[in-house]
Order: sequence, then C-alpha cells, then structure tokens
Amino acid sequence: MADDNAPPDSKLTRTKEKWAREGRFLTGKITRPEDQRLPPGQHLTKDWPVLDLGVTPPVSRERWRLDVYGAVETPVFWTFVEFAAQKQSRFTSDIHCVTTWSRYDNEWEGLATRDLLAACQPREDARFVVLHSYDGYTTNLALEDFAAEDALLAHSWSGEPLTEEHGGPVRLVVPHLYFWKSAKWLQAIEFLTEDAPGFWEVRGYHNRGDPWAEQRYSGD
Ligand SMILES: Nc1nc2c(c(=O)[nH]1)N[C@H]1C(S)=C(S)[C@@H](COP(=O)(O)O)O[C@H]1N2
Ligand SMILES: [Mo]
Repeated sequence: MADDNAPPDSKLTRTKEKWAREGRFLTGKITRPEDQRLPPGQHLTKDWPVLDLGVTPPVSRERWRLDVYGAVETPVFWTFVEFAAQKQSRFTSDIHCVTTWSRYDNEWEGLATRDLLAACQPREDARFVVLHSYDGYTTNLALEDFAAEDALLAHSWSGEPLTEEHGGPVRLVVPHLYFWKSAKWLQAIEFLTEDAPGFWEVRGYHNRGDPWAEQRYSGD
C-alpha cells in the first residue's frame, strides 16, 4: 500500500541526505580560486581545437550505450533514450587544456554526475572512477573530482547535439581539471576501491591534473 506521506523518490532522497550529512563529496579539494579565472601558463582561444588519439569512433545515438558498474549498489545500463530521460542540467564552464589553450563560457547540457551517483549509488568503499571510451581511451578520477557540482555527462554544447569530433553522443565534462580528464565518446564508468591510472596518466601526465596548481605532468 502506498504511503501518502512518503516523498516520491525516497531512496534517492535518502541517499542525497546521507551524502549531505557526511559532506561526502565536499572535501574542499577543488582548488579553483575565485579571483583567477585563467590558470597559470594558459592562453585564451575563441575557437575550439579538436584533440584526441586520431580515431573518431562512429557511434550514433541509436547504437550508443552507457554501462555503469563496479563498486556500486545499482549498476546502470542505459540506451541514449534512457540516458536522455534522466534529470537534465545546464552548466556553463571554462575548458583548460594541458596544451595551454583555454576556452571560456561553454554551455553544456546533460546529466550531472551527482545525479548519476544518486542513480548508481556508489558503495561505501568506492573511491575512484575510470572512464572508458569507444576509441579505447581511459582516464581516472577521484570520486570527489568526478562528483564536482559542475561536472556532467554532456550530450549538447551551445544548445546543439555534441558533434562527433568533440565526443558525441556523450562526453564527460569536469571543468576544474585539465581537459584530458573529460573523456569523449563515453562508453562506461567503472567505480573502484583502488586508483587505476588511465591512458595519459600512465604516459607521464599528472594523476589529478589541477590547472591552477599546474599539475600537467607527473613530476609537477
Ligand atoms: N575518448 C577520448 N577522450 C578524450 C581524448 C581522447 O583521445 N579520447 N583526448 C582528451 C584530450 S587530451 C583532450 S585535450 C580533450 C580534447 O577535447 P576536444 O577535442 O573536444 O577539444 O579530450 C580528452 N578526451
Ligand atoms: Mo589534451
């Protein structure tokens, strides 16, 4: 029998309340200063360069799938239609590429990573995520970086579907870290209890990649 007093999505609400109590993702680790929009060593560009491994995997919205698995209570397997039916967020943020270009005011639309976390419910011992992409690319993030309040799984940019060259149908966007952490052509999100460095992280890039601390390479 339905309880008329229960909030409509009580499992989700309980999870979010618990996180709020624990301050689970609010560890103060985001170092982006209010008064310094352009990180050190960066220059502004108005165009949007394309950078990747040189392979653009052909993934239509019809064929695209997202798998979310590993250290989670509720693994998620979505088609694009199912993904697009989730709560939508719009965030405007800056891009900072390790190759020293930055681009301001990018308008993204998609699923906030915090809403994805509410859906898949990371286990208590989950600490890291690895993003897997359709071109074989991988990149790793600490859970609190993945859960940044302006991070999202984006399907649109400037009100238009994300183009193939920029990672469509869906890419990750984590604005407070260098852009190599923002995996294009997202295929899967794996939750882990131990860190597992990705494609560039095992090739000399910094494990975290904070632009304001100039964490470009592993010795920085
Ligand atoms: N799947 C995938 N994602 C990727 C890459 C890649 O090669 N494959 N390159 C990364 C790097 S190094 C950068 S700088 C940005 C570039 O994104 P853009 O081409 O949209 O500017 O994508 C990141 N995400
Ligand atoms: Mo890059």
